[in-house]
Amino acid sequence: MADENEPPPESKLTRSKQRWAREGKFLTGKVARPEESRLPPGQHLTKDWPTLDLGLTPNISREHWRLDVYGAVEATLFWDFSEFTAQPQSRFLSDIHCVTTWSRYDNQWEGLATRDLLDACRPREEARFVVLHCHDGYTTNLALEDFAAEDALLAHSWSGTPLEQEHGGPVRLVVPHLYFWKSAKWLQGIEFLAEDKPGYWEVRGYHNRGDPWAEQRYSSD
Ligand SMILES: Nc1nc2c(c(=O)[nH]1)N[C@H]1C(S)=C(S)[C@@H](COP(=O)(O)O)O[C@H]1N2
Ligand SMILES: [Mo]
Repeated sequence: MADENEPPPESKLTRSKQRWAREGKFLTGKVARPEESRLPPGQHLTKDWPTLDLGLTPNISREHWRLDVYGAVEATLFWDFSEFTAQPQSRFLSDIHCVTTWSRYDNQWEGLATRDLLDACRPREEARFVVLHCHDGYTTNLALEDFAAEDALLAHSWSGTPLEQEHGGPVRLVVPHLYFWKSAKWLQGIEFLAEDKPGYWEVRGYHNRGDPWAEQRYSSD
């Protein structure tokens, strides 16, 4: 007879849960915030959605768009839009915080969670940083942990409609827990690196990480 105190044999789900616990899956790293402190310091709320970029608006159709994932990964990827949308789909609701002091609440995004992308490309042991490459020549860098945040995704839709060209369509990155300059529009390539490589704004005086709650706006902050 089975000993009542003996734990049942580990199911596959239990093992997955243990792995997620080790990796901190589903942990937001965020402390629940009361409504009055939902706005990071120095930010003001806006209802509309400003457009900010280098002034070029690359015109790439879904048909011509490709995503190139390369560098320190076990599996390099080169997806067209239909291969991209054949991946697991996630819907996340999140707030935008732009370094120019506007914030916008409750943006509904749909696309591929960065965690699911990581499952597909499998970063090598040495990979610790990610650089996003965009069709307008823009780049931005992230630590792998920031890229892998549980609410970060490669978004193709906003509020249930295809992401507009001016906001980075066909596909942009969204990393809600950092200032919005990290959320690369018109995404073209994702490069995994062992060493950090500051991007467009990061070499022009912006903070390397950009945490709005710590007001990491400029490299002097
Ligand atoms: N490719 C690309 N992505 C970019 C930028 C850019 O100039 N080019 N600007 C960044 C900045 S500074 C901000 S605040 C947000 C603005 O996104 P939005 O125009 O959708 O509001 O995009 C970020 N991603
Ligand atoms: Mo910005």
